[in-house]
Amino acid sequence: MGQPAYPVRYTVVPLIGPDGVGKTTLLQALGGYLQQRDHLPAPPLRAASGALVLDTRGANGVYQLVDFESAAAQAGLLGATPFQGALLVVSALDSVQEGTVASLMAARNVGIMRIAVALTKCDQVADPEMLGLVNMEVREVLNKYECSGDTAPVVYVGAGGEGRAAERWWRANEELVQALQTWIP
Ligand SMILES: Nc1nc2c(ncn2[C@@H]2O[C@H](COP(=O)(O)OP(=O)(O)O)[C@@H](O)[C@H]2O)c(=O)[nH]1
Ligand SMILES: [Mg+2]
Repeated sequence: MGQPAYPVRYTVVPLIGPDGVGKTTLLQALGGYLQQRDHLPAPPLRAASGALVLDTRGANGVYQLVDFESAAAQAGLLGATPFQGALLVVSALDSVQEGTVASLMAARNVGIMRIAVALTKCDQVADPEMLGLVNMEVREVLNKYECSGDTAPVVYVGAGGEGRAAERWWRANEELVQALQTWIP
């Protein structure tokens, strides 16, 4: 097969959002999914100076998802690096928190406009109306910071706990990969 004759396009996408919303769990679940989907010997995850990094290759090149160890590390890097987009992680149990707004503002301050959303812990929310409400709150806050809240993808994720292998949550991994590749240029 050899190397491609053209340079591979890299798009770095930080996972943003406060501690505890499920960023690391999400990336690990995605790693497990990609390992199975692409028949890899191990999940495409690696640790890199305080961050967990996942590479996934699609039609638009490689998308590199970066999960920082802490909200503090996240804030430090967000201010120093230009990113085209970000994946905002919101827990469906907590909806939009102060830390969510802080992450969003930090992203906007460095010119990030394209923000996709992963709504985690959806496996813990039995009431679909509640999920709809959280979805609305997320879109509202995106609009407030001019991040296309009406059209941004919001993917429902259930990455932890017992139901992790359930088909719905397994499919969410693919949805998320597709959402990133179409929403973040
Ligand atoms: N049930 C369930 N638990 C989750 C999910 N995502 C994260 N968690 C739990 O939430 C806690 C915080 O998750 P973590 O990934 O460490 O959050 P982070 O600080 O944003 O990286 C852990 O106890 C996870 O097991 C999810 O989708 N479903
Ligand atoms: Mg973490």
